[in-house]
Amino acid sequence: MDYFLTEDQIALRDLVRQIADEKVRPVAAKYDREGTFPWDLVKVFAEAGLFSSVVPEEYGGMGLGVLELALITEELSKACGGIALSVAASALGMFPIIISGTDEQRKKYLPDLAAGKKLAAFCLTEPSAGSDAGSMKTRAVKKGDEYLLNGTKVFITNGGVAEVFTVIAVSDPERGTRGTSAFIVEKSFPGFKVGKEEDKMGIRASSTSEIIFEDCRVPEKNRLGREGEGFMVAMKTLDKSRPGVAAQALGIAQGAFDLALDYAKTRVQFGHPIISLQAIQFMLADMATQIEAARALLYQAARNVDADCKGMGQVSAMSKLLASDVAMKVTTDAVQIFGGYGYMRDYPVEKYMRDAKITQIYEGTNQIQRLVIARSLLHG
Ligand code: COS
Repeated sequence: MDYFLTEDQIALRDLVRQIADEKVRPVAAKYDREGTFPWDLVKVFAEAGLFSSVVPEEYGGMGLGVLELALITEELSKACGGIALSVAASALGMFPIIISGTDEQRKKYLPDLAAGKKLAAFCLTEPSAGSDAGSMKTRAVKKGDEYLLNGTKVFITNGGVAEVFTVIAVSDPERGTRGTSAFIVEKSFPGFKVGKEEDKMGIRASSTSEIIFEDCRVPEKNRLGREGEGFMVAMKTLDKSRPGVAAQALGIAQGAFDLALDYAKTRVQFGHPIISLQAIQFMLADMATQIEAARALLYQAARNVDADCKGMGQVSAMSKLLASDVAMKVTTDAVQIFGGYGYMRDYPVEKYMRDAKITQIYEGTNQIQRLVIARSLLHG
């Protein structure tokens, strides 16, 4: 399908496709097996400018949008959904600074993040505040010209490797979500600790960690926006970042589909390649259709987010919901087409199925996406 991308967007997509094929694909299985973070590839991505796409030009970025970030994430995820996340999760960590940062905050933090010299991470989730993000407990208490942060954030993507963290904490417990504030926290701040590194089913090349604040001292000038705006900053961030999860899911689905199609053309049973069987043809036809539907919605949602259209939170949630459900279905069917071989780690396709699952869960479970969409329908 023609998605009417501009020449620049096609050039960016093709560049990332080449990097994914030449640099990521050959090492995807190794990083998955070892569960280690791909620092060597972060260097490659940084040299290609991939961390800078959504950063405004005046702060060292390419000044592009969510659509270009989606193209980057989709191409990298075709080769490895876990490795792709180093770029997408850093963008997630940067969004609060791009959305709500002052000129001074942006000047201080964005150039190094755009250059990939440092990685960012976004800290919202807590042990007892997952889908119900508003029930977070991490406290931010003002003392002079600093805040003291205390609490624990969990499942933080890039947690063990980032140096700049955007953190949402409770500054006024009496005011519910209106009593939360957002902060930029550096790894070097006193009282900041990286806790347990998670051992995951999929996206094993990405770092997922606990982040602990023990009287962590954060200068007042590192607060993002006004006191009380933290939850709103988080929600606006998720509106921008959810198409990135959709792009990751789409890339994973496309990667698994490409493998299944090739396999179906070469695997001979009953005297013919299995693609000659209608049972396999119909599966492939459904997979291809679902992938194009997910891509069409994602690109249009990303364009809506970039244009700051009314209702963009709703289409952003829709793109994540559809693409991640498609990724789970397509990767499961890809394993089915490979049969017994698909279940074995010697073949690459089972990894896509493991990597797909998280896209239905993080940056809001698909049940939360439905809630966001339904509330938008209810309230017009
Ligand atoms: N943009 C701006 N403001 C928003 C917003 C958005 N997209 N969505 C909500 N808000 C505002 C609301 O307008 C409301 O403001 P007021 O108090 O001024 O009226 C405030 O935020 C609270 O919103 P709401 O009442 O909808 O909050 P709830 O506690 O009911 O929860 C959900 C909202 C469930 C949508 C939220 O908790 C959520 O997104 N949960 C999932 C979290 C998630 O995705 N976690 C993944 C980890 S981060 S990688």
